[in-house]
Amino acid sequence: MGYTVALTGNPNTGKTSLFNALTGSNQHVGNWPGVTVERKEGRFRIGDGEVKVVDLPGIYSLGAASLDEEIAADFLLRSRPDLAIVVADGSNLERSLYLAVQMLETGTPLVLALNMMDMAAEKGITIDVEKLSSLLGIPVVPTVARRKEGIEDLKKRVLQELKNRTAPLNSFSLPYGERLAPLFDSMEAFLSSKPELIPGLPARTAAVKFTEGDPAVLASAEAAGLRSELEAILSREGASVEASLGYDLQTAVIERRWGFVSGVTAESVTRDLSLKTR
Ligand code: GDP
Ligand code: K
Ligand code: MG
Repeated sequence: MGYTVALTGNPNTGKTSLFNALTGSNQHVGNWPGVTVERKEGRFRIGDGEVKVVDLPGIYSLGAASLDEEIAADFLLRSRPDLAIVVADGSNLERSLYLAVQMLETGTPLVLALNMMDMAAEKGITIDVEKLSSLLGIPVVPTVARRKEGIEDLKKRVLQELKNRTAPLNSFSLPYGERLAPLFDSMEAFLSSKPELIPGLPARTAAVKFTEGDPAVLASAEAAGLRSELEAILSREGASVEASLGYDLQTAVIERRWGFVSGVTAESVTRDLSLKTR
C-alpha cells in the first residue's frame, strides 16, 4: 500500500533536515514542472507501509503570493497528498501555527512536527505538547531534525493517521467571529449544493479563500460558473460586515486567524523569563 505525504512549513523550520532524516539516501531530486525550483521526493518504509515523501518549498501562507507559495499550494490543494506533515519551529511557535491553521482548514489529514525543540529549550520555552495537540485536534510530535531525534515517533504517528481512515476527515472550523461567520454561512450554504470547487476542499474553506481572493479558488469558481453568484453574496452581505468591522474582509480573515493562533500559543507555551535573551 503506497501513501504520499507532503512536508510543509515556513522556510528554515527544518523541512529538508526532516526529509533527509525520514528518507535517508532513498531520495530523488528534480524540478517542479516548468520551473527551476527544486523538487525532492523520497521514500521510507514502516511496518508493512511504504510512504512517499515530498519536500515542498517553505511558505508562510497557503496563497499564491510567490512562486514558492504557488507550487506548495498547488501540490497541497490539487494533488492532495494523503497526509501533510506541518513542520513547526518550536522556538517560534506562533509564527509557524499560522500555516498550520490554514492547513487544518483544508481538511487534509495532518501531523505537526514540533521541530527545533533544542532551540526552544535553550530559549527557556516549554511547550505543552498534549495541550497543543488537543487544541489543534491533530497529533503533535516533538523533533530535533538536525540530531535525528523524534524521527521514529514521527513515522509511527504518520502511519497511524494514514491507516486510521475510519475516522471522519478533520472537521476543523476556525471561529471567525459573530460578524464574519454569517457571511461564510451564506457562502457555504450556497456552495454546499454545488460540486466542490476544489475536490476535497471543505465548502466553508472555499468560501473563506474566495473572500480572500485566492487565485486558485477564484479560477475554479469561474470555471464552475459560480463566481458571479459568490461575488453577489459578498457584495450583498460583505459590505455591512466591513462597515461594522471598520476594515476590509481580507484583513478581517487574517486578523481572526492570528487571533486563534495567539490563543492556542498562549495556552500551550510557557516561557522561563529568566532565560529570555532580550
Ligand atoms: P528548511 O528550510 O525548512 O528546509 O530547513 P532546513 O532543514 O534547511 O534547516 C534550516 C537550518 O536549521 C539548518 O541549518 C539546519 O541544520 C537547522 N536545523 C534543522 N532542524 C533543526 C533542529 O531541530 N534544531 C536545530 N537547532 N537546528 C535545526
Ligand atoms: K533552508
Ligand atoms: Mg528546505
